[in-house]
Amino acid sequence: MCGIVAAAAGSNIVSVLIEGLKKLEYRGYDSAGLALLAAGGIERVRAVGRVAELQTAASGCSAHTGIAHTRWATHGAPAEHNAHPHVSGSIAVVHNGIIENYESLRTELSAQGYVFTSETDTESIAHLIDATLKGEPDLFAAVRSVCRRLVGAYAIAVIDHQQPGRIVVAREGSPLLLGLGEDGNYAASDASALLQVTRNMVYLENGDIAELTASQVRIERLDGTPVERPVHVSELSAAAVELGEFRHYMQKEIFEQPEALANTLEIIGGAHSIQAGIFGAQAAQLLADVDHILILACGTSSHSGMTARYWIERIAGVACTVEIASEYRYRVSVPNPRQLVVAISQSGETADTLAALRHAKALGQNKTLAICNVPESAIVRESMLRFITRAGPEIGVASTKAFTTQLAALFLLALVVAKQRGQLSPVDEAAYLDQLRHLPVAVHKVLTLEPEIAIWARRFADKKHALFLGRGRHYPIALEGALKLKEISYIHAEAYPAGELKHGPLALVDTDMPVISVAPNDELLEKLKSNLQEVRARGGELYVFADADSELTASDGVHVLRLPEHYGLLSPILHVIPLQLLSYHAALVKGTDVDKPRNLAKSVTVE
Ligand code: HGA
Repeated sequence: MCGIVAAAAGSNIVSVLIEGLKKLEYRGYDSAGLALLAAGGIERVRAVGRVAELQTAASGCSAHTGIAHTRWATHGAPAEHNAHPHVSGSIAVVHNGIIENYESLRTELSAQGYVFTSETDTESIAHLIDATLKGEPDLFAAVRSVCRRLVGAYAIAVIDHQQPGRIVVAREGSPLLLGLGEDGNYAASDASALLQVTRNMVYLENGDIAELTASQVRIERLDGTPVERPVHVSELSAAAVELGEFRHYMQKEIFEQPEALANTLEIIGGAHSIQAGIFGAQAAQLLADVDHILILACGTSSHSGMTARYWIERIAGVACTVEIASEYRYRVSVPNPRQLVVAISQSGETADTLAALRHAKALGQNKTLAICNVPESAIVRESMLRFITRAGPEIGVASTKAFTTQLAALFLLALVVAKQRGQLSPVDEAAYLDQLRHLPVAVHKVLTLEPEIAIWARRFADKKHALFLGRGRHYPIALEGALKLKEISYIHAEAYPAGELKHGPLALVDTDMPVISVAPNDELLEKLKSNLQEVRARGGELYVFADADSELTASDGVHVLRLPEHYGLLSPILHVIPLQLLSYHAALVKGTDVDKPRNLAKSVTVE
């Protein structure tokens, strides 16, 4: 995702901008640029590729005021002419987000004689500010009136060489914070970029506009009302890879899920409509004639793919197949050049998934999409489209936050494909996007169940085997629950679609076999209840994760925990969380090495 850094200070700020961009590299980007208020006007440097290349290109530059950007293309290919900052007249602007009304703005500004040199939505903002400055010469007032005309999501930073020493920033939907320093004032997409100069951070709210100079900061609402925002002293350090208050990385990462999801979903901002561009600049064109989706993945990532299959077929009406990458790569299959091949991997380096992706391409299937947590990884580099989940570093071998953020990304894919095919009504689109935005809060509520889940874990930690049951889109969640338990507690666990029980596995059920069931109030709940009766009739002890609406009650041998909300199609994202906690606490009771389970590695870069 794009990253913004801006600085107005008493000394040269070029190294602050560059170091800030380096700290934002984890967000993923394809090009970078900066604009400085230099003696003769705006000095702009842009480069496709790494920030290190921008650093080389900008060596020797010096200025006290400037803005900088890492771009992750949504509108227009990753190319120097599309890289930010965009310049118009005396101003330069950097932007994070998507301007939904950019086409009408472009038409209007072209009619006024503005010549567009990029394909970005951002360039409309630059020209609109320049046009507005002709009637309203104050930069702050001009940017405010431009913001009132923008539809969509944005964080912007603007400089004007006619008004030296000033930076105007504004946000709606995309993140932006201010850093208050000794020698100057700063703005950035996240605090990590500014820790080099200050720990005093002011988080802007949607609809805020602010002006920074080396010595002052003022914040107003877009309607002109002055506001004060509290100063937070950031405690961020190398915290992303430190345990902090947690006993294990796995526990920390389970509890980071609300934030990881919020970061991953930042791309949709406050918008009521979704753009194919979130999967890359060529997405709309490439997805246009897709007639099938093939998902390739291993382990936990294959479970996110299996869940997505239910979403993709139901919401988008496109057939979807999920294949274990290590099987696909050696199987004689029938190629389909019109199918979208989706490779899912936390690290983006999983050897089997990478090989399966290469195999798919060698068969002439070039519509490829990577869903990964590491932007610079091989799978991302070798795919035409990509969605970078923003789970942050995942240290625990048993994947948790990478899984739920993959699910969020895959749900977005289902929406985009549905929209491309005219299968998504604007009402449903807005409702799904609202549900996604609420997801971090819903996950947070589920995490409050930890103490009760820990009690359950103690009850079956001495068991040798466990069965997990689910139906429909919760069957892959049952699979993921069983995998988590195997991985870290070494209890043998299997998952079945509950309807399959009487076709074999019911023979295993006795008083020693705990049966864990994912039972939200979905369209299959009544069927699932009958399957649970079959277990109970054979003496199996049931641990049921229901939700607020499921009509299931605890009784002898039937334990029921209710998740706080029923969450419709997105319910798998909530229901995996208690299963993660269950396996974590079972492993604690057993005393296993939670973060580094025996025989397993984090990034599986060998076959
Ligand atoms: N739409 C702008 C900025 C993209 C962005 O914010 N990505 O995270 C562009 O395509 O340049």
